[in-house]
Amino acid sequence: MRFFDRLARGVILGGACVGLAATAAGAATEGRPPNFIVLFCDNLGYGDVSPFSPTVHRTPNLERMAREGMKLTHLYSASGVCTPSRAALMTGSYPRRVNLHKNARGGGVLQPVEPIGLHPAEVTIAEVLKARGYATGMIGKWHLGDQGPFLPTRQGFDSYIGIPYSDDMTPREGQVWPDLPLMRNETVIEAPVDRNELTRREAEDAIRFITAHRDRPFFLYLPHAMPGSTRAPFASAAFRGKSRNGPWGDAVEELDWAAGQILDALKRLDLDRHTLVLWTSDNGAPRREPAQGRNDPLGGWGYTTAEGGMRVPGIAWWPGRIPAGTACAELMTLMDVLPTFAGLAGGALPPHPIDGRDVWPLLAGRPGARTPHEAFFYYQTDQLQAVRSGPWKLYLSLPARRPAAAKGAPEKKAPPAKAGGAQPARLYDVVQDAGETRDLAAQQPEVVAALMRHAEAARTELGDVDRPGRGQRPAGWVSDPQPVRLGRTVP
Ligand SMILES: [Ca+2]
Repeated sequence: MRFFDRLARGVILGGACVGLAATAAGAATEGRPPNFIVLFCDNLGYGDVSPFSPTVHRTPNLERMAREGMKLTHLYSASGVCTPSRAALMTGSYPRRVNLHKNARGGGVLQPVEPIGLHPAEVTIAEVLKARGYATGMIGKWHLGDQGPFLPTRQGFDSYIGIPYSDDMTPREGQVWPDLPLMRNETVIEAPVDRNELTRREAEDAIRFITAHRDRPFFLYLPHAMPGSTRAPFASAAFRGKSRNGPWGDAVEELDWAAGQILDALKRLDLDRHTLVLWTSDNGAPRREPAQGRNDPLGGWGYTTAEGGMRVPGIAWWPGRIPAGTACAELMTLMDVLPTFAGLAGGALPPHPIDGRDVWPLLAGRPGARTPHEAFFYYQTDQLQAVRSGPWKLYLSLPARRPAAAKGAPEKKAPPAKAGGAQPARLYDVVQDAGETRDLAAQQPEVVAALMRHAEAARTELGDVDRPGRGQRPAGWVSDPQPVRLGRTVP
């Protein structure tokens, strides 16, 4: 397609992955497939950490990680909110494909005691790697269903310790939500868990897991609970009140510490050259009144389809294999993690269609490597709102937009179309204009038309507000969901 060749060339000029190709393929792992660690923050914005944007937050460990690895500057979550973002990461599929783009009442994320969750038939990264002989551990916030059939231990993780959903989902009037549970595998071991200690304990549990499995390939998924969705995020005593940006800054600085502890442990155990670590976030910073985290230079906020909602900071680290001190501006998504890890591990892809692609050529810094994605789709719950191809992002013309999908908030219906008109289409070059300030729709009608064709293809496959997609698979369902309470082992 000639038109997209031109788009692709535009990306090359705009800055492809910079750096030397990794050398000595295979030598670093001595015939053993690599370990994988995913450090996944909650609601931490692109502008919250110094490798990506000037900030008052002190993040020296992430600076070091970026110096030793590759910054991913066009890495996308498949959603602006938690549950769909995590569903996409775990399955390599758009949230609509696995039907976790909304909760049972149409809201943005799963809540405690939800009847739905990630379908047991879905194949997670953990299942792909477990089948290759990996030890698989998860530490942290799951948020893909709190009922027995949906837990990490039923989705390929040998061990799990963490909270089953967001740390702001505490008992409240009119709900049967239990005290915030800390689970070990399928049993609640503490409730309410002390949220101040979550990040510290996650780091310590991670180091225990890494140490225990140092002699075999392992996959550790560590979705931190912080900074999360509360008005005042939590941090342990060593960090509380120490940053220049209140509780948000304290939480971010402790997350930086946690990353440093884990990288240090890998070096101490002589595992650094055997381990690919991805550090990233599930979506952009959402809070604006008052503002907490930041997404600049990206426009907009978390919980939306703006760049600031869905483009996330990412650092890929694997000494000797991922070129140090480099950056990649090619489009990647969190859905690519599953096929990329599967490829490196020699694992089999799921038997059903997925949307992620193997981006190892980009991470390895291979000259001329380009994004495998001809288009990327921005959904807000059930609604396709925007599409990107090459440097271009088109906000579709819609009668009305689904509003920001705040977690834990009462669900709102989409507002009716405003009298006098639809939301007009807008087109941005998000390579040159990450703030989404210069609408070029009028000047680029052929680009608009091409992106609309991509959008139509996505609607057919994944669906939209007015139609199911032919490629959708069901979410999991239980008929009688129960609160996850202290001392209780889920059925
Ligand atoms: Ca989130």
